[in-house]
Amino acid sequence: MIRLYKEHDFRQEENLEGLWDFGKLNHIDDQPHYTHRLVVPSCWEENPAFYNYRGLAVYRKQVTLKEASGILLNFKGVSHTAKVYFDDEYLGEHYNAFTPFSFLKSNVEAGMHEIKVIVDNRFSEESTLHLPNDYYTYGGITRGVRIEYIDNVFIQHLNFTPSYEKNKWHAQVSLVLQNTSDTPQSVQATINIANETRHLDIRVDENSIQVVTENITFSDIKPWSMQNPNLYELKAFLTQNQNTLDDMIQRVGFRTITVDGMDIKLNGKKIFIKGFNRHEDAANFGCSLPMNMMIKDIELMKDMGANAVRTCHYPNDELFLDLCDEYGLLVWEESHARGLKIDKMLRPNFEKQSELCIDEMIHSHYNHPSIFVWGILNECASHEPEGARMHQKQFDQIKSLDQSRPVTFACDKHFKCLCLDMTDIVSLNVYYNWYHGFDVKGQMLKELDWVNDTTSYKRPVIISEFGGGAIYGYRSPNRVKWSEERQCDILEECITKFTDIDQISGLFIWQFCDVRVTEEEWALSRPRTMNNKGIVDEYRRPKLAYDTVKQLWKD
Ligand code: ADA
Repeated sequence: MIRLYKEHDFRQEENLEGLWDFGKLNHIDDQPHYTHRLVVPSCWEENPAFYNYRGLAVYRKQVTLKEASGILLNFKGVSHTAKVYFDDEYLGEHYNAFTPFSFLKSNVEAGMHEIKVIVDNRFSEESTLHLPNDYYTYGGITRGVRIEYIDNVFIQHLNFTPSYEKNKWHAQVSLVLQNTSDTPQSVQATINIANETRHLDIRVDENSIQVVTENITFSDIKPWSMQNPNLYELKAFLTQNQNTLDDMIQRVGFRTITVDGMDIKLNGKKIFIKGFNRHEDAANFGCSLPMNMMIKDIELMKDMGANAVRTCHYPNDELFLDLCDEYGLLVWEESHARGLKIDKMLRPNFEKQSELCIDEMIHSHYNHPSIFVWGILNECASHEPEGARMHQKQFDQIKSLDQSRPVTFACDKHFKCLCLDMTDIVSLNVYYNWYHGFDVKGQMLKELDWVNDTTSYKRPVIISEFGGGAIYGYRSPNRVKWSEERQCDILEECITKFTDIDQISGLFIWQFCDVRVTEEEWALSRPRTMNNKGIVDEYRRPKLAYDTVKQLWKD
C-alpha cells in the first residue's frame, strides 16, 4: 500500500509493488545480470546475499499499457540514488532515500515496456546527506512505486491551507496544472470540499505550469485535533469540452498551529508535546516498514501516552504521515541532515541536495494536518558563521513554501549557537546524565537563560532529544550505564524536571526504538553496531523504561 486513501477516482494508476528482477552491478556501465528477484518496496539487506551490501544494483520490471498514454513514474523513495530508464531511455536521476520523485513521459504507445532502475547506496564526496552515521543508509527501492496514466494537461499538485478568523474556518486551495503539449489548453476545473464547490476556467500555456488559487469560507466544520482527528477529502477534477481529463484527491484537516509567547497552540489552545524521536528502522524490514509495523509503532507510542513523533532525521514515508493524520499524532517533520560539521556542509553538493530535499518534502507533505513544525539540520554547524548562513537560507526556503507552520532545528551547540533567533521554536538536544553528569533542572535553567539572552524575544522551547542507552535484557541492581534500570532513572528525572519548567513546551525522547548504525565511525561507541537508546528494541520488545514513560505520560 502506497497511501491510506485513493488519490484518484478518474486517473488510472497501477501499484508496481511486488517481485522485481534484481542484480548487483560492479560498474554503472555493466550489462545487468539479474541473479535474484527482490520485493519492491524492501531493503536489499533483508536478503541473506546482501546483508551488508553497499554498492550499485539494478532492478527491472515490465509494464503493459492497454492504450497509448502519457505516464508518470512515481517513486516514493529509493535509497539512496536512483537512475531511472524506460525502454532503455534515460529519464533522469534522483538523490536522497527519503523524498518522493516522479518522471514524466508523454505519448507512450500501447504494449509491453521495461522500467529499469540503477540504485546506489555508496558513500562518496558527492553524497553529502547519506554518509556513515548514527543510523543506517540501506539500499534498494525502499518505498512504493506506481505508474500513473495522464493526459497532456494534468494536476501536478492540489494544496490546502486552512485558517480560522472571525469564528469561521477558511481555506486557500491551490491547483497546480501542467500542460505538456505544444499548444495552449483551456480547461475547466471543479474543486469540492466540505459541501463547498467552485468552478474555474483555466488556460494553461503550451509546455508550462499554471497555478490557480481559490479562497473558500466554510460553515459547520469539524476541526482536526489530537483527540478528534477529523479529515476531509479535497477533490479536484479537470474537464475539457465535457470530457474528464484528470482528477486528484487530497485528505486534509482544518487546524491551525500558532506560536504565542512561550506557548505552542493547536486551534488556539496551548499544547504540551510528549513525543518520541523515531527512525524508520525495524528488524527484518530495515527502513522499509510495512503498514502493520507503522501502525504497531504508532500504537506503542500512544500506549505510552505520546502525542507526537519527530521524523529524525529525514522526511518520512507518506503512508506513515497518512496514519499520523488518522491517529491524531503530531509530527515534527525534518529535512535530511544529521550531525554535519562545517567541512561536510561546505561540500559542493550540500546546499543543492539540501534544497532539493526541502522542496520535495514540503511539496509532497504540505497537506498533512499532523505536521505541526518543519525542522532542518539536526546538530549541524550552527555555531559557525558559514553554517549560520546556510541555516538562514534553508529557513528562508521553507518560509517561501509554507507560511502556515513554525520552523525549528535541533541544536547541540550549547552556549555558542548562532541560529536560535532564526527559529519560531527553539529546540535543544541534551543528554544530561548520559553523556554529561548535571543537576538536570539547574543546568536546564542555566541554558534557558543563555537562550533568552541570545534571542530577540522569548519563545517556546522543545527538548528535542534526551535519554540514555540500555541493552535489551540487560538488568542490573547496580543500575550501571547500559542497564535498563539506568535508562529508567535518566528518563524519569529528565521528564519530571523538564516538564516542571514553564518555557518548555514539549519533549521528544531519544529514541523510540533501537536502530542499526554504520560500522564505519560508529561501531566502537555503539554496542551491537546499534543505537541502543530505544525504549523498545529493534523487534519492538519493550525495555523497563516503557513503563516508566507510560506512568509519567499516560497514567
Ligand atoms: C544526537 C543525534 C542523534 C543520535 C543521538 C545519540 O543527538 O541527533 O541522531 O546520534 O545524538 O544517540 O547520541
